[in-house]
Amino acid sequence: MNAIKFPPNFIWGTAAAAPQIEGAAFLDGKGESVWDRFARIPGKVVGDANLDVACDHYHRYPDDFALMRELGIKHYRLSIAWPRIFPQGDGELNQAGIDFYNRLIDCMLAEGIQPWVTMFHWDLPQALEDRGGWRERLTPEAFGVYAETIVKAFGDRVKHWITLNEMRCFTILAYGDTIRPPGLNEGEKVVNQTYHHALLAHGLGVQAVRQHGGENAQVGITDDCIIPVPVIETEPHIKAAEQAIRELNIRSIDPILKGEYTELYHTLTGENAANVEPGDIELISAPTDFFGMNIYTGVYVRAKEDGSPEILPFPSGYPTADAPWLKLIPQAMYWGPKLIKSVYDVPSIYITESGAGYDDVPTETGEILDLHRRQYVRQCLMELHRSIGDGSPIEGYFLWSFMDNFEWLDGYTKRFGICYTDYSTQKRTPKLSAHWYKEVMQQNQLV
Ligand code: PNW
Repeated sequence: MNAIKFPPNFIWGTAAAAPQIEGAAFLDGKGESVWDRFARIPGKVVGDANLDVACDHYHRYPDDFALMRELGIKHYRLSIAWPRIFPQGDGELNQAGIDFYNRLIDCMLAEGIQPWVTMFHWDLPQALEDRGGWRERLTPEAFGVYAETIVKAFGDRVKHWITLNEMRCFTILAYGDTIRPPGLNEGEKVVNQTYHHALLAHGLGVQAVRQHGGENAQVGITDDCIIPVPVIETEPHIKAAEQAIRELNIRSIDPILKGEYTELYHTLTGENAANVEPGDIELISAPTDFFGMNIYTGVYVRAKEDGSPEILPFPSGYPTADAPWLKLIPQAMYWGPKLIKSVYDVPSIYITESGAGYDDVPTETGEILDLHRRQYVRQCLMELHRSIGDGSPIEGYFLWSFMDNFEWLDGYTKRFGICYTDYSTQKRTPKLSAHWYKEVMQQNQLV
């Protein structure tokens, strides 16, 4: 049998985020986040679900880490809740928040699990939103202080840092579209400014790690680039995809990886370009150690007659997970890293999220036979392997998610976990995919 082996030292892990699993939304001094507020507006979240209890990971983390160890999970991407550390976003520190993450990190390490910490996974302190949120420069400035605080507090044990998760989801989808908090519909200029402030926050996060993280600390950002997949893998369509990946993601990644707001950026944004202050670009484009990619899906692209890209609409009936946005396109796992490497020449890439959401239902005997999830993740890993073979510098893969959790607008109705969460008892049950993934991690090859 021709084994599909991954490189030695390849990092295998799972991921989750504080607001989606912790609960204890108002406990021990934690401040309100924009999601705590937004979820309370009737009709915003499916079932009017909120984040108050979620998976109660705040109290159950010792059992969760013990289960991770049993499943052979040695790397775990978590996030820290900014409003637990600074309830108002800036100003007074909440020592109980620091104490909580100290206990949590110590517990992980005792179970042999390495922490990969995201500084910000969308839970902006509501108090900062009330002062303008990402529209205002005070938010990245407050983030800088928060980043410095957590790196100083946990940097003796945390060696891998991710500044921000998915800028698009708290900039354009939050200020330019009404679907995510704060749910505003601002113009292009304001949206570009929120991107710029997010980029600035990233830069300040990198600076915090460089200054206080110790010598072997690593830092990068996690982005959810829109990934164009050439519909025919031939030269003209691949060229079109290279052009498309820049155009589709220019507001978020061009400044970081090219170190400038390029002419192309200005062509696309014109008079709506963000206001930039002297020194910003240097901060934003400071070298990072890796580029994190969350890859669930993509779009198909082909070359027009003149070579430029055409994004193709999906026909009805195109296969999806139980979340309609999640079109099943395993080739995105090949082309995403490959195009980022060829366009931006990044030295190191981690897949910081990948997975699929389904309405899992236990069988009569209580098993969760998530053959759909296992199948999709396996296909994605085949493509990831093909990408590594073709020179993409991919060093690790984090499956989203360790357990079913608060899936944002979908509340608790969409399940992404490899462990099933019974929300009435808080019991976790490893699904079939968890047993399968355990073998993959252990053998460092596809099984
Ligand atoms: C990611 N899209 O979000 C987030 O980082 C996670 O917190 C989330 O639970 C997970 O994916 C599953 O949804 C995304 O519409 C949400 O393309 C939506 C999209 C992409 C990423």
